[in-house]
Amino acid sequence: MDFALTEEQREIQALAREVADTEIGPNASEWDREHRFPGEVFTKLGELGLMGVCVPEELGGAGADFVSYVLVLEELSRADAGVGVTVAVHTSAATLPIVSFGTEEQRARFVPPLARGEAIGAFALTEPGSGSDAGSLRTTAVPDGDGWRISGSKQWCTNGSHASTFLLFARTDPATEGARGVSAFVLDAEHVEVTREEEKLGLHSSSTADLRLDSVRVDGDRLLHEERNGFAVAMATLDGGRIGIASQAVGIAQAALDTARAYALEREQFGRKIAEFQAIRFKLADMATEIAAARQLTLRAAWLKQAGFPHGVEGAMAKLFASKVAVRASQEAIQVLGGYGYTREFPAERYYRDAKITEIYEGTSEIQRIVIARDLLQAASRHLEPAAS
Ligand code: COS
Repeated sequence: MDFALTEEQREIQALAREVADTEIGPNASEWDREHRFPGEVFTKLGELGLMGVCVPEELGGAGADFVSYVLVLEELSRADAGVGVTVAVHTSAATLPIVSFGTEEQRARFVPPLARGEAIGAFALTEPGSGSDAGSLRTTAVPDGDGWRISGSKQWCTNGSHASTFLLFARTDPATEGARGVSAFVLDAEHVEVTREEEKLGLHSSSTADLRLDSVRVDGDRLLHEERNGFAVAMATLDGGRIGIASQAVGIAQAALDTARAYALEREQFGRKIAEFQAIRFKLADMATEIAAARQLTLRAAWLKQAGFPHGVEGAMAKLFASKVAVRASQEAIQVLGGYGYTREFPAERYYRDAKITEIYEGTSEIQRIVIARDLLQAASRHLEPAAS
């Protein structure tokens, strides 16, 4: 067992930390207040190789591993969780599925601009009537000559208003209910109409949009993977994506701890720094312990994915736990800061608003428990023994 990061992983982490501390963190409160999507940041991240960290070099990426990628997501999310989710969805939910399931032609055509940050990717699965029950989606793709006509609505699409490439799921077999009749498509911005930009509790520097497709004609080469096997593409994509969201949650929690720690070392009451009070010390100790545990679960899931082992359950565990830690740590940070924590003068309230979504998107905490429990209760559950042993 080796808990040490490789030299390459440390270098990429340091690069992400530097850009997070200099170009993202100092602006995060303003972007949050102004609900501004900082497009220039993604161009810069692209130039640094951080929009395609774990994409092979021959496809325009940095060619690093999945562990490096989640380390980057933690650093970006520590500075601004909206930037974190933009990069997470762009990479895990749009670029990597094309790398994994695309034909040579699709990979060569769509991946390099995404990996270089010249294009932003989005993932369009959820619909107004289909959230946790993803297999019930109603967007349809009807054969039309050698292509398809796609009609339907998508909801809560991260990056929706800024993306050039969409991984979109539609039912190609109307006779088959549920997951089996679904196929995956790679679409361009011109194929989708953005009908609404969502107003959210947090993540104000990220875009969340509703989309409509009204009998949009696409060529046959837009089908990703096999017809009627799109649900497996979606689930495999989310297996990896959830590790990224776990990392985002760890970044938010770390930011909350950093803020609480700095305040506790400054603020004086009853003639002493509040960091000298046991009530505050215990809070900081619990936050640090939970964050360390969440980070280890996340890195282990990332390592399993990189090594080619099953990682769906481990990713679900990481997301379930890390998202809870992020919510708890950001609540505790507000408590440590007291009245100041409830104001916009300090970032603790932003962490609290940003943290909550990590318990919801890319599968709610209840869905993560379903994934974990289903596996646990199978006769041959791997989880009776440590995975990958
Ligand atoms: N990887 C690959 N294939 C998978 C898979 C995975 N992790 N999980 C399921 N599949 C396959 C199954 O093998 C099955 O294929 P067959 O019919 O060929 O056997 C098919 O997908 C359907 O699987 P299942 O019966 O488990 O589907 P359910 O409808 O019961 O859904 C859950 C399972 C609830 C886990 C799924 O709908 C889910 O993850 N929902 C949450 C969606 C989500 O996270 N949305 C957020 C979007 S991002 S904001």
